[in-house]
Amino acid sequence: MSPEKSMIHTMAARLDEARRSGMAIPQLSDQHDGGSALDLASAYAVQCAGVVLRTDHGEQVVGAKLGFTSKAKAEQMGVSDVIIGVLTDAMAIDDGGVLDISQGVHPRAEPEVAFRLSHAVDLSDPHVDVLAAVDAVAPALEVIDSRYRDFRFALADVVADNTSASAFVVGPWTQLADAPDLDLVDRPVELTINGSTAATGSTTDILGDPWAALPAIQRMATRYGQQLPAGAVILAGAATAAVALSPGCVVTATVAGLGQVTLRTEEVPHD
Ligand code: OOG
Ligand code: MG
Repeated sequence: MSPEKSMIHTMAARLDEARRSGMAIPQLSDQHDGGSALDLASAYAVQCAGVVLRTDHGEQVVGAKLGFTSKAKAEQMGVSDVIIGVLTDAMAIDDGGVLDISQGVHPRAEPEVAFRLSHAVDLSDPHVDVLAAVDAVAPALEVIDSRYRDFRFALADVVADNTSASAFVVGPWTQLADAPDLDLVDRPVELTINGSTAATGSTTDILGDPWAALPAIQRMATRYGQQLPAGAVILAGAATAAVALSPGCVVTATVAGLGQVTLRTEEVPHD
């Protein structure tokens, strides 16, 4: 293995260990070899190596997510670029299901819009159009959980950390066959915790129009060699800033016209 490859693998392994142990680590860019900042291409290589660690353990890639598509989120985290991450089956929680919060570092929830792809998309085909593969839209909750101390990071750090992806819940799907030309602009979005409003926003906060997430995903997934398998879930990005979770929360995200999705948090004792 070249020194650079072994460094990338080491970083991916440290992040994976932090994820599995729930113990935060210092930002990678603070202590990258030689003191130079981690560049974006290397950060995506770390993310990819981290996904391989998970698929080597039997997880399957089931989708992709965008991050920092909302100004509120980008400002909350002090970053400016859109980023892409990978969703695996181990991150999926059923609507109304339970997130075991004792597994996390410092999980937060954010309301999102999800798209589903009816078939696998071959990104090596120059004529392919991810948008044309979408067959359904749903309200969604994403649980993000930075593996870095204090939930603080530079852009390359969060990319290496698979864009803080931790878990996701998808609500009822609206089939596009039943709702062709579904307009997703200007729909109020609300996140509640135990019945109280925790954050509000609008779908317009997601790149101006959540549909814009599809060309963005296509561009980023092509650039960074990510897969979009049949049935893939695409998370378009948060419509509000993320809200910290504690045990005993009932969390809902509602997107007007699309419906509601629910997640419960519990602290499950482990030996
Ligand atoms: C990075 C993930 C951002 C979104 O929807 O903007 C993200 C983070 O804030 O930790 O998922
Ligand atoms: Mg998100």
